[in-house]
Amino acid sequence: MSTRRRTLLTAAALWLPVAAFAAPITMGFSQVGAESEWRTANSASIKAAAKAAGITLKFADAQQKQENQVKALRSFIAQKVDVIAFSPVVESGWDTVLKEAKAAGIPVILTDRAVKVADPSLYVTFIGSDFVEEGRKAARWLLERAAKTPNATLNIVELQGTVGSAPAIDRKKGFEEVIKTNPKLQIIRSQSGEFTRAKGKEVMESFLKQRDKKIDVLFAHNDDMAIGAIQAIEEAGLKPGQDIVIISIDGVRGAFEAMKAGKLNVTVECNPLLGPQLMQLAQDVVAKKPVEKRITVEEGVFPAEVAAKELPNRKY
Ligand code: GYE
Repeated sequence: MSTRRRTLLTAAALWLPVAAFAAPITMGFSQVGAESEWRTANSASIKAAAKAAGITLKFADAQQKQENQVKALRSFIAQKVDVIAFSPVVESGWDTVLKEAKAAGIPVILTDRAVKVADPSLYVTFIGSDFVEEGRKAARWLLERAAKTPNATLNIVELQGTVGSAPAIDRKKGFEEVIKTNPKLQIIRSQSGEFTRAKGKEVMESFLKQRDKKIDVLFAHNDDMAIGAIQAIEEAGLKPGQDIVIISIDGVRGAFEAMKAGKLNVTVECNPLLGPQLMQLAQDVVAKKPVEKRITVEEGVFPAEVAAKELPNRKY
């Protein structure tokens, strides 16, 4: 065999398996929006991890609207992506579009938030936090604190997340389940602040204006709403963290700063850095390897006392 021919054959032999293994995966990702610090960190994690894994990412921001997500999913199906991942803004109303993806043979991975569908085979796996447990953790912290003043009644106001979203439904559920065990703890008002600072502030202002009952505690379903509410509380001439005890969820940098300043009492961690695990899952799913149906994330609770020490370690 001529040297040239041998060289060509060797090159082909080397190239072929590489090409077969490295066929790049295209992922269509439909994100909820950019409503919170958590979401910003989550989007950044997904984009960086896709890049690192060599996955071509088609990223669509739904601006907190389900109709935009449905449109994005349909466009991913039309583009014949290898895998669809999305964080569903609300739990219900996904059956039709997920059936379309299934019919097109495109696997779907849920990240961050869950869906309620009649047929669980409409998605392959769901990676995200246990939101019910987060609500319980928030309430357990409050129960312990309440135990120090056993006779006092504590009036709680609640800022809920996006109406119909898994984290709003589940955090409320977990929180209520635990505070029920102490009749001195009462939720006197509860309304959605849509997971944003602006709305959190606005709703807290309206809570503060109703002067029939004293507010002792605020439970906010995320840090951003708590931070918005802190402003409203200060503008009303009260001291957040002292006059009103504030509990929230996520554990973003802004919350640690608020805790350091003594304005927030505790945050329950919800980790947004799902990108690397999601990309690994996508590769496994496309390669038809078996994956767990439900993958949860390990998370902690951070009271204000540890905020200054923990702040430099925070990654989001
Ligand atoms: O807690 C909130 C965000 O789905 C876990 O959405 C997420 C929630 C998060 O807007 O800040």
